[in-house]
Amino acid sequence: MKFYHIPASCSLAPHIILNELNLDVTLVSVDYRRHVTGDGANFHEVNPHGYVPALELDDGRILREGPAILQYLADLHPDSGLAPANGTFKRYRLQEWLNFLSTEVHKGFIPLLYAVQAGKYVELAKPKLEQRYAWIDQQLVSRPYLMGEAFGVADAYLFALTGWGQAPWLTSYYKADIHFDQLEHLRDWYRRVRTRPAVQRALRQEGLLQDLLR
Ligand SMILES: N[C@@H](CCC(=O)N[C@@H](CS)C(=O)NCC(=O)O)C(=O)O
Repeated sequence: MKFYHIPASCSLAPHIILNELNLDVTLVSVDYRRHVTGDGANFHEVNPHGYVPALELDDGRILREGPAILQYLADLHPDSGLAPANGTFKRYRLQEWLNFLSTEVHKGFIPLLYAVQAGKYVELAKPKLEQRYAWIDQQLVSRPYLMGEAFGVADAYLFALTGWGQAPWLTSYYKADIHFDQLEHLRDWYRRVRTRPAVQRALRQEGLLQDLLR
């Protein structure tokens, strides 16, 4: 398999899951601005939309969209517990999380990441994202991970996105002007996830480990 990614982007989530599963994969880094891969190919031929993540299977098929890739990888090894079994109610709960993270959190960050271009829209977008994170913090009061007792693909997704915000305990990858300092359950969850060997390996592979020990 080949995995196309941009360091510190949302593709960190499936990257973590690839590591959790110890899958044999070739990592291909994509130049964010030029849409050219590390091996010189035009990334638009892999994904006409131009965005990561993309997973190329050994038979040449290409799977796009983070939530689909996360579930595909988890289902390669159902015993990993990274996603509940298909057809169960818990699987719909996972899809609820993935959709929430994708539409409310991931895309909620965009105006903050492009604040200059977004202008006054940031004033509308930022409180919504803050509210989403406050809610996530409350979900983590009674359980160590988003889906319950075990780490799973939704945690990997939230971990990748949270690195775009700011807090003293956070390994921040970008400088979105949103601060999570007061969210103590999010903080404890973040520390738990960050210490996982698969997460550390992904951070190291993406060149993001410098301040891991804070
Ligand atoms: N709907 C896509 C969105 C992925 C996405 O936003 N990827 C960003 C990085 S987080 C990207 O590659 N941006 C580069 C571009 O759009 O050219 C998914 O969920 O996988």
